[in-house]
Amino acid sequence: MGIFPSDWKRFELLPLSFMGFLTMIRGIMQRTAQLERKTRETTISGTLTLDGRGKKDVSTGIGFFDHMLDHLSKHSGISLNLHAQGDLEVDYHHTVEDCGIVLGELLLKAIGNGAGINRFGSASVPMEETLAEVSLDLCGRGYLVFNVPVLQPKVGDFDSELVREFFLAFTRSGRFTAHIRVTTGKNQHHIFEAIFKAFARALREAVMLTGSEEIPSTKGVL
Ligand SMILES: [Mn+2]
Repeated sequence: MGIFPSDWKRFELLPLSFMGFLTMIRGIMQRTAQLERKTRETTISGTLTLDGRGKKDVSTGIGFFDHMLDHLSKHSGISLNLHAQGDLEVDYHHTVEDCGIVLGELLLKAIGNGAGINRFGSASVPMEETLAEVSLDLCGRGYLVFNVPVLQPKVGDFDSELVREFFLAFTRSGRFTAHIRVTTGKNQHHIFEAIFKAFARALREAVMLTGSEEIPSTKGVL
């Protein structure tokens, strides 16, 4: 028996830097945002949490859109609570677009100043005959490149053109760049589902904490 206690090895855990400690605390703390948005066209309430659990409670009144948002939450690990009541008697445009706006604002709020995030994310996701590729940059500027075939005007009762409208609203209000493309695909449901899954995987990577406390930009601001 020497001068050190037999469980000396435990003390190896101690030399944790102060910054490392802050990063650990930040990882434990929830990065979350809550929002209510009401216009003459829609009433939307949402909570978004970047906790890696992907728990969801989504109801927009549009079946196919709910299905897509379920994929977004599940495969990004982002917990999402989103309830929308929109003027669906007009069409689905306002509700889909406004959900995009709300999601963007929630994401922006949850990320905060972006310190410690990975910032970039990309994913390639197949779904049978379809291959979707998404690259993201959470850079503070909204920009969308959308190269996705629309082979059918509708999926169920959902207008296919609204998928682009959704991502346009999302990127603008969330102030991030998204390149979304489908290189091969035949089935419209597969095409949209694959891009939502790829988007989710790319987003998971982009919001991930790297362990750094720095804002990932040479400008020092996102
Ligand atoms: Mn499906």
